[in-house]
Amino acid sequence: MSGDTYLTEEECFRLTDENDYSSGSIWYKRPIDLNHAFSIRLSIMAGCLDDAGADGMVFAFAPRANITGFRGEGIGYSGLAPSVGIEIDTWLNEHLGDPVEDHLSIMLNGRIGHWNDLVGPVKISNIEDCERHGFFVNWNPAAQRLSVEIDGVEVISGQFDLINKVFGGNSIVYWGMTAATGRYHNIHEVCFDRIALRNDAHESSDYSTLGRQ
Ligand SMILES: [Ca+2]
Ligand SMILES: [Ca+2]
Repeated sequence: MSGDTYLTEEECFRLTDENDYSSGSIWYKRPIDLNHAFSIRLSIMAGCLDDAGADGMVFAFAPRANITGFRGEGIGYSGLAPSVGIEIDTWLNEHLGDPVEDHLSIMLNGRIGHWNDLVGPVKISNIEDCERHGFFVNWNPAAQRLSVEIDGVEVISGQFDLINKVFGGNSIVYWGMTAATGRYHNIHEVCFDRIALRNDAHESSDYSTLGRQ
């Protein structure tokens, strides 16, 4: 845990409360190998304030755990490099190219201006609805394809050689979720539900519960 993060219940963490200029992150203690296929399955709650809620959350892969980037429009992700970030942005920052709507983007190396996106921004319906939403991050190394599902629907995907072009040939990375507030705020929470590791060669699945690893 980093920043303002604290445990709320088993496997669930609050990254920010409804306080201005807050930030936090939570990183899973064991790294994951990008040479293997996997599906990281989380539940997220991106706050209860729509018009006046900010700033959002970012799922990130990084070579180190327990770090949080810049708060406010940085969403706790800006400045983390090297990294891959999946941004869930709930606040319009015109100078970053944000659309008015809540949106997702796949970002690289902590650079949050949308002109640097690998893919995005993709507009989504309001996610600051006080509800938990399924948030799945899927990686297929054979196709070098990263995809994201919200509530069972694929919202964004990108193809890129993450191991070589982002992490300098290092396939072992940590993953976590960051969040931040600025002049406006929201509650941001994440629950670690499950990680599914897949053996491509045999098309079999090995499921194990995160908390019991
Ligand atoms: Ca924003
Ligand atoms: Ca919204």
